[in-house]
This record gives sequence, C-alpha cells and structure tokens, in this order.
Amino acid sequence: MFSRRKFLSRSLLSSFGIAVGGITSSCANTATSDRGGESSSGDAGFPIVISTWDNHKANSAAWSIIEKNGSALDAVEAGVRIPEADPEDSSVGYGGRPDRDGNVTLDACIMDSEGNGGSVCFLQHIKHPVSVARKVMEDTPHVILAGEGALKFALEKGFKKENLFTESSKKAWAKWKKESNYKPLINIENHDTIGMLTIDKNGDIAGACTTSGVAYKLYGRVGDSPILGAGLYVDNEVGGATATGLGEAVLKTLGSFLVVELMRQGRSPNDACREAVMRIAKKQKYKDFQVGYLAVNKKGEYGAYAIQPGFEYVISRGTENKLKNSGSYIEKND
Ligand code: SD4
Repeated sequence: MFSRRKFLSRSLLSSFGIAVGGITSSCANTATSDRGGESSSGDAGFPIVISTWDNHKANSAAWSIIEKNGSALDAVEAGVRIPEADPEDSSVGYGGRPDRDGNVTLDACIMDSEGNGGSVCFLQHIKHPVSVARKVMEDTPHVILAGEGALKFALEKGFKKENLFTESSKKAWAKWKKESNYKPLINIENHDTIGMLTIDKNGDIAGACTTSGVAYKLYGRVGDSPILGAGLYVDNEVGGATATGLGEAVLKTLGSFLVVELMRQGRSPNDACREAVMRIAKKQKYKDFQVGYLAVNKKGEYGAYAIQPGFEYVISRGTENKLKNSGSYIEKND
C-alpha cells in the first residue's frame, strides 16, 4: 500500500512549495506511475476499473472478472474485498484501526447499474462489509443496516464472526492512547479507504466504497463511505463518483452525488471533482484535512481532484495498472 507517512510528508512539503516529485510508491514495481501533472483526466474507453489510492491488487481482482465478461457489480465487489481482507491495510476491514475504545467498526456500500444500493455502517466483527452491503441491496427492501442489526443480518446470511483487531493495530492503538490526542479534523495520514468504480464490457457501471473510517473516532461514528451520494454514487446513465478523506466534509456537501450531477450537466469527470472540492473549500477549514474525489463517466473518461496534494488513484483497462496523481486545490492556490 501507499505509505501514509509519505503522503503526510509529501503533503506538508508540497504545501511549503518544496518539490517532491522523486518520492515513489512502494508499489511502483507493479503499477506504472504517472506523476508530475497538476491535474489529471483520462481518455475515453471501457471496460475500466478505477480505485482510490494504490489499490492495484484490488483492481487486478476486479479486472479478472471483467475480462471474463463478468458484470461491473461482481467485479467491484471482488475488487474491494482484497483490501478488506488485508491486515496490512489499516483503513479497511481486517486490520482497520479501531475507534478510541478499541472497537473496529466498519462502513461500506455498493451500487449497481440499475440504481440499486446497499449499505452497512457501524458493523463489527465481519471481514467483508461490502458483501453484507450487497446482501442488504439484493435480499432486503432496505438500503442501510447499522450496528447490531447489520451484524445480526450478516450472521443470518452465513457470514462468520471474526476478530478484526490485529496485533499491529493493537500496538498502534496502545501508542495512540498514551496521548489520546484526537483531533476532530483528521490527520491526513488516516487514509487508504477504497472507493472503486467499474464499467464492464456492456458499458454498465457499478461502484463500492469500504472503510474502517477515521482512526480513533468516537464510538458510534459513521462517515461518508456507507452513505449513497456521499462516499459513493452511481447513475448508469451518467457515471459514478467516490470519495476518500474526511467523511464529515464529504457528508456536508454530498460530494459524490454532486460530482455525478455535474457530469450530467456536461462537466468532465476531472472538472466535476474539482468543483466538488471547491464547494468544501468555500465553506470549511479545508487546510487541516484531505478529501479526494474520483469519477468516471459513461464513456469511460475518468478524473480526480483533491484538497491536498498526494491523492493517488489507480486505473486499469487491461492487466496493467496505472497509478496516477490527482490535481489538488492547495497546490494551486496556496
Ligand atoms: C471516513 N472517508 O470514514 C472515510 C475515511 C477515508 O481514507 O476515506 N479514509 O471518513
């Protein structure tokens, strides 16, 4: 995974105007890096898989379904299950950082190309919240299940109750507890949430977003990631968008819905993401936190934009994954 420490230092250095183009991701061997551009936008074409951060293994899993004529929905679920099961990914699923009291609580949602959505929030003990979210979408008349109810539903559906709190996560929590210095505006290190958008060979779009949320949050806190329109939105007539970063900022602007609506009005994915970032910057104290948006339209054009420099995403239109750097508001204006 892309190192959050590098992300932090790069963000800080960049905001002081120091060139940092030489920093490379630890995954550079497996993903082609494309850095240096201030803004990013992608040419048209599908099928396509696109994810926040350097989630190249997730993209490969999604791609292997799409290339066999699988659906965008199956691909997106299989893709995001990779970081959910990865104990090294401290922002998603198993190994995700806990809240202040040591509870790992997960948020996830999924949307298909028919306009359906399913979501779970504040879910504990289940390694694959995205698959529970899909069951909510397909097997219930509801959209969101939360907490105990979501867990009960998952167990009824045959999911296994597991301990998601890894030894390394416990160590990090113990260290954090010494000072218990929680800033409500999250530290920009706390990112790696996966938001993924896929377009299959038929041109149908699906999306998923899954996270353990911000580290050391209050017990019961739910972020943007499981909320349709905030952490994720898909409209098969237009495109899809997903968000990463401080969920509170995304929730207050319903960012992913906004990005899709802007694309409906003719904006490119890149422009739509930039506008959604500007909405946050206009009213919120944006200098202290990160939000990144990623979008794809019906033609398979993609784009991304963030508040802080350092937001990367990975795009696949074949077995090769390409790592890209989004443009950012702070780089341009501060
Ligand atoms: C949240 N948006 O819970 C998530 C956190 C995140 O990368 O994206 N981290 O607020």
